Amino acid sequence: MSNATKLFEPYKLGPITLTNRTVMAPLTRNRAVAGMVPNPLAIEYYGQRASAGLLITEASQISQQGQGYQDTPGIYSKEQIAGWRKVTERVHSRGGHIFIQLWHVGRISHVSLQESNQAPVAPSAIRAKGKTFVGGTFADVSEPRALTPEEIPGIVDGFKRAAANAREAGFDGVEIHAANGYLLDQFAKDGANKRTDSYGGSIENRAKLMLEVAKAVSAEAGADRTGIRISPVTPSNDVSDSNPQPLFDTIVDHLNALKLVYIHVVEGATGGPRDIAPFDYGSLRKRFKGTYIANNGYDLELANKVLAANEADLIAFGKPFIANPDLVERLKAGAPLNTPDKATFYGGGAKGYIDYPALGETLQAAQ
Ligand code: 8OZ
Repeated sequence: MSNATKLFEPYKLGPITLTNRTVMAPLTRNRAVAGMVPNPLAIEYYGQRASAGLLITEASQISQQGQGYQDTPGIYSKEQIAGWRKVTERVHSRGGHIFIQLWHVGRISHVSLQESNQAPVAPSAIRAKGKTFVGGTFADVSEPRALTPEEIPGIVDGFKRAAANAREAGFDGVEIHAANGYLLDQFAKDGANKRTDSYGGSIENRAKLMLEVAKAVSAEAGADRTGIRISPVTPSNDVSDSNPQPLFDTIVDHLNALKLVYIHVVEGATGGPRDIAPFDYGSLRKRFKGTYIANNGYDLELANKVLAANEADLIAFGKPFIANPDLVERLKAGAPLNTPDKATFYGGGAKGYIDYPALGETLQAAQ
């Protein structure tokens, strides 16, 4: 098989067969409607992109407490499940496969999004230096409070219920969001976790919540339908760790023992430089016997190189999938790509969402 075609070969991911080795990365779009129900336009948005080997939805909060930005969809209410079901039906009718990303933002939130304007929750009461988008504007994230040990089983249970809801909504599987400085990453990394109980201190203690969630979700969804996204060195959302290599080597050993179907690894700074900090991703690849999805800044050339070297099984593309509903066909044809429009990434309606043209079409707006 030539290097150039491996990306377009089928791939068996647990019980499902992907038509190719491209993955649409989870992409926050802030277009949910009342009740944090997926926008009806999401049916067309994900449907247009069904030729990806695997679609991963935008991060979707498992509870109101888990929301950190305006208009992100949830997967905790009947109405949200019904909204997502229409999305999965459309994707399946076009021969695609779709996982939902399960999200709890932890301290990256704002009191205005929380029930009764309560403080967001975190491993420790340390406010992140960062902004969120609420009420149509950027605002500093709020001062969080530390979760009590008694509250932690409720967090694990929230992820588990979300996984049950995902099955009811017709998803092929779930991806646990353990990346980018949100709750599970906050617990894992010592820049955000200063706890003195069994969820803080040692690597094993800091990894515990992520692994409890992985175990509970895989018991609900099936380990062969449960993936997880990690970002060992990203500085996103003011998160940091003093020694990420042994932390993530340990985490991945445990994930391997749980037989999760994939690890989805953001290599470098999410959406930014791949070489922000030294890290041996090959070590994670070696430790994990399941599927390795590589992400961050991939183009066709790098994807082919990494697949040919067997350094990854699948390649996740983010921004290119925003602007190119037919990204797979374009890569296959060596065709030029549409340029994503940053102004319409977060919030809004159809513009910049479902109006990017496929090859051979022209932008409605340009006519
Ligand atoms: C961009 C804007 C808001 C949230 C992530 C869920 O970084 C996100 C996100 C990205 O994982």
